[in-house]
Amino acid sequence: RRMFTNVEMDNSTGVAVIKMNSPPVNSLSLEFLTEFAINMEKLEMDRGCRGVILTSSVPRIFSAGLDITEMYGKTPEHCGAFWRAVQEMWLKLYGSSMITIAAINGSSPAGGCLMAISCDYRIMTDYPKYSIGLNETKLGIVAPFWFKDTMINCIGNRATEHSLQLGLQYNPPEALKVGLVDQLETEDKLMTTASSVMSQWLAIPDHARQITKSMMRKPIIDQLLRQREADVQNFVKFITKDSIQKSLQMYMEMLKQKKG
Ligand code: CO8
Repeated sequence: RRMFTNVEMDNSTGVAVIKMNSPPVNSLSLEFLTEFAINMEKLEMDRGCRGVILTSSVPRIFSAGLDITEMYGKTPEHCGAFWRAVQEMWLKLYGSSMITIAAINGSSPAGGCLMAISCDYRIMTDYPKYSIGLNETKLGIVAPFWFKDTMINCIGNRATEHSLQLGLQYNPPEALKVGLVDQLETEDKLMTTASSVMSQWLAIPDHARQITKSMMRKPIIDQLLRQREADVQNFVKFITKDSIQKSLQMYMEMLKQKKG
């Protein structure tokens, strides 16, 4: 069976590193998301694991976001199963009681950005060509309320409104300025900086930090849990529309042409 992520647990520090490893772009397929959620669940159950650093082993790319081919030309049943896996990934990551740090070593559009902003802290490689943001409107699709609320909790209401309507992608200095990332670092020092930030967070008693984290995040999580199936149905109804399928097709063609 193919592995999409690589998990390395350091028992001396209680910190796991999850490296996304699904070339060419770490797109989040149904299988990728399922494996990711299982990994998070295992780490959550492991009492020795207190923190997770999320990064990529694909050069220049953190994650290209949701795998567009999972939403194009698929049956409503498939789209529904896919969306449940997207929800599960977010519930596990945003709701994690562990310390989560994103070491963003490449571009991180849409679902990739969601993963990053679901962590507790973000450090991004200061390379001008990398970008991060929720660009859904550019594909003619709409980020659901829990993507929006995750972003609001990170950068505030006004910046989110601006960012989401225009589908903005920020380069590292812009991302730092708007608060989408907390810190920039050179490529070679990214992981050591992530580890030293992790040490600062590990110095706080877990129970106090966990209750505080939950207090901040529980309202949005509960909102999705209350209407999880309706959120799936909304997605399926939206994504299977002819006009939306057409937008996705055009976007995929644009991605391919840009290469040639
Ligand atoms: N899904 C599937 N395939 C992808 C994706 C993706 N998200 N991104 C790239 N690919 C494919 C490309 O088509 C290309 O395929 P091929 O080799 O067959 O032509 C291959 O991966 C490599 O891509 P690039 O040549 O573009 O690689 P670059 O290194 O030049 O660029 C980028 C990498 C920056 C990641 C670029 O590929 C990119 O911008 N990708 C699109 C990212 C994007 O817009 N993702 C949005 C996905 S939607 C989402 O995550 C949230 C949806 C919320 C749901 C809304 C409810 C309705």
